[in-house]
Amino acid sequence: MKGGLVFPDGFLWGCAVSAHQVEGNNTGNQWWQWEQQGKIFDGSVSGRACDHYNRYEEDFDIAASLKLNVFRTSIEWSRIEPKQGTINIREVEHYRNVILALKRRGIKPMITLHHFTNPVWFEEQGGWLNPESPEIFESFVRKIVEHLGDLIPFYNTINEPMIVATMSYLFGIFPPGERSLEKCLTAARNLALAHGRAYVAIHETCKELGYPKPQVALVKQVPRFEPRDPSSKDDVEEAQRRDWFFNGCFLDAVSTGEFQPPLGNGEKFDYLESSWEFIGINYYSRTLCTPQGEVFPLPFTSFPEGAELSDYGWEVYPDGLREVLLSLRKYGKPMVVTENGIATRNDEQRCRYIVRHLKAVHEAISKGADVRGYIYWSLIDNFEWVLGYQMKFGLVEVDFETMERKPRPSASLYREIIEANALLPNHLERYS
Ligand code: GCO
Repeated sequence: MKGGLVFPDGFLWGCAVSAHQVEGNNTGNQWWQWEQQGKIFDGSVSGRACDHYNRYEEDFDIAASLKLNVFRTSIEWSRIEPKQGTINIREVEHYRNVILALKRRGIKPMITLHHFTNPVWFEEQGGWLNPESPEIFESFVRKIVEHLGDLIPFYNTINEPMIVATMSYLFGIFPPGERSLEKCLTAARNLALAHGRAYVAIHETCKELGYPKPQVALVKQVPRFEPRDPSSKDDVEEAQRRDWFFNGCFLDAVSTGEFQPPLGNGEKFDYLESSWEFIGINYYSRTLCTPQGEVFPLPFTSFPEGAELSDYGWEVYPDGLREVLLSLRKYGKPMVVTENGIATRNDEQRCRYIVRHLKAVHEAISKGADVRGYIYWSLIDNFEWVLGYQMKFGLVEVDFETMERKPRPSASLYREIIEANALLPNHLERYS
């Protein structure tokens, strides 16, 4: 097609949500408790969220109208296992119906097994600081695969383990709100081991029960770290230091099975080695780095003067997605962009964001990155963790009083791109 950018045949086009952010009334996890303590910046609580628990058929009709061929969502651990070792069969059936509702519409389910939330009983045992946490998570994963593994082609074991470890234990913004580098690293190690055990459990259980062989990924948020001054040795080293801490040491561990400093001192876990069929990459923005003394500042907090920002205050930086995808080729695995999106009340800005980031994906593919899909965060406006309901990520607007869904113009743009499996010349002219 003249002037357009065509994506590979069979490219996955999707949207993502997570249980706690959209379902409503997830009262059995540590986030629900955290919210009751007034920790959410806009004073809100997840409450009914988008009532997706009851409205998922309506949401999947919208997903089908956008021609999505994959939908990423999570199973809420605290619903399935309200008490340790007790499985709530009614909730298992609920998620079976959710997954079947996607498949009936020709949409492949990509199921995340852990998306930030822990059952209260797990948190009370120390959460991800508990040395037993990997085995406890593995036991939950085995139950899910036993009951639902016949239906799931794509698994994401854990969503953004380094965000969980840093936000919960280093920056203290997520529950339990601790601020300790040592605890952050302990949690990161246990999350890596939990991922590895989940990977083995999924494949073992599917094989035992004769289920189709699924594809399993870790989902890693990969902030792009760049030197504020590329000619400054200190800035270049600071960017490398942060990239290794946030990204490299964890991804290398999943590739080699070994914990290198600061995660560990060369300890090897065979079940962790190459524990992925593909890599899920969540990309939002970059951070410009210069030594600042403290251990690590929050990602996305420094950008060039005058940069275009989202409502979240994150720089819009599509080139970073291309560079991240190219830098992860070294792991030799297919990649899926499992989250990319913008919090904005200006839907024209969302359209520009989508086209510019898809252009960056296409550039990465043209340079040899094996990217198999793009999943937009998010289908619908939802509960944005500590930011509450102020951040509008949805292709579809939600009126949180009436729960009415209203697709934005960006939803039509995304459908056009999916139907063409390409960025069309008019998209590029108008938005890139
Ligand atoms: C994350 C989570 C999502 C967020 C989204 C916007 O990456 O933090 O996966 O739950 O809502 O990324 O911040």
